Amino acid sequence: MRTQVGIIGAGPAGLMLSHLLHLQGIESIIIESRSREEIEGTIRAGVLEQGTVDLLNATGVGERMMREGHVHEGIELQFNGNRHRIDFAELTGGKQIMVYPQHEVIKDLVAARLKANRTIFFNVCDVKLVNIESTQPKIEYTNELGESQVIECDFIVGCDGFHGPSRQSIPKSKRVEKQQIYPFGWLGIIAETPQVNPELIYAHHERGFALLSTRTPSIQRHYLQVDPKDDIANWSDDRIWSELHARVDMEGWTLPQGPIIQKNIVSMRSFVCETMQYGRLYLAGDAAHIVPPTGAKGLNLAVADVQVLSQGIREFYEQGNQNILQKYSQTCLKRIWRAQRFSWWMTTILHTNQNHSPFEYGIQLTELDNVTSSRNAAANLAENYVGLPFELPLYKHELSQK
Ligand code: RFL
Ligand code: PHB
Repeated sequence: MRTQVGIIGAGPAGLMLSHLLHLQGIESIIIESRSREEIEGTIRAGVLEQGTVDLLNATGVGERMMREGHVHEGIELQFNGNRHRIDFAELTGGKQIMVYPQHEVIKDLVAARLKANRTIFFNVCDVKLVNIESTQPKIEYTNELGESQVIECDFIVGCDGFHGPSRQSIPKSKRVEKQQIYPFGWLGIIAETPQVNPELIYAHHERGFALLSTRTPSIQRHYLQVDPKDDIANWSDDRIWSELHARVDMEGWTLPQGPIIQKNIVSMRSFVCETMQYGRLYLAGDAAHIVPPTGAKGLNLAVADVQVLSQGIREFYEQGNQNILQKYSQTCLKRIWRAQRFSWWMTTILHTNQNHSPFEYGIQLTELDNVTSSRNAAANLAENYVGLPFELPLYKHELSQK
């Protein structure tokens, strides 16, 4: 098989890239190791930045999001038994966020791709990247029938998440990787309860952090800080609810409770691979960087990466130059490090830990007091949470779908 761009991974990065390329008349093939049902059913992110929402709308895949998603104009920070609202719209000149689940974005992008009669090969394995230093790289893999396949292309884009093979194909000596692993994990639940609050609540508590989020008026998404090595089998539904009550209930307010329909534990890390390009291989999304979920940035960063990359690839085919492509890592890393700082900061001020000294605990509370009492500090949080503007303006073909 031959195509212009071979994409590994059908997560938000890979699907959005193929969509943007398609709008610019550039061919791509996506290969994905899981099934369509699995990628469309995996519960992950919930918060979309203003720029992500704008891009989905501008490129014709935002219709269901606008109908079924929920616009939030702020968040609540809870500490010392009180809630404090951070008003994004007021602090950022009208910017907002959208709560719309990642797997719904995935469904919308898969539907757009299939409607355009473009290919996604699911259930592939044994993926190998070959000749990435040449101008004709290849992807070798085994398809779902067990047959060996080869995709010859001009570019390979590794959108295969943190554990995929793309990043590992860059020689170790050429990779600069920086990371921090946190002693915190998140136990996430999906529960059938009425909506808790019109906006998300980030709660600091001496027993640990809790986050109250939402999916629909009758389905809620909540998280509890736990030991990342803990086993979900240790957490009965009763234990989860009693821990959530202990961390978020306030005088005169009790968290609504209901059946838990899904629960799991994820660990947290910050990671940046500063080499986002090697030869004709480009990395995008979680393949190149991971943020702890406290800042709600991972999916949004993935979309921002491919927004830059799609324009670099267009410039290559239309104008025969690589000006944007040559600066791809540099352009993306500026935003990535800003998101890393914000996610690290949100994580550090909100999670508690028995190893914290009373001094560190005092500083956390003072950070929270500062951000809820100083307009400048609140504006900084708001500006980062709603997301920084894209580095490059949208190209006219991207806008033509409006
Ligand atoms: P993904 O989504 O991991 O997709 C990678 C895809 O590649 C496939 N793959 C392969 N395919 C072919 N061959 C191979 N050898 C392959 N190996 C892997 C995988 O099956 C998969 O389909 O990466 P991508 O596209 O870069 O997207 C990143 C986002 O998924 C991630 O950053 C977010 O989920 C992070 N995140 C959040 N981000 C936000 O912007 N807002 C949020 O509110 C938010 N909340 C969260 C989150 C992540 C969480 N977890 C589970 C860590 C909340 C949580 C709890
Ligand atoms: C979610 O709704 O899944 C969610 C919300 C905010 C975060 C992370 C996840 O910071």
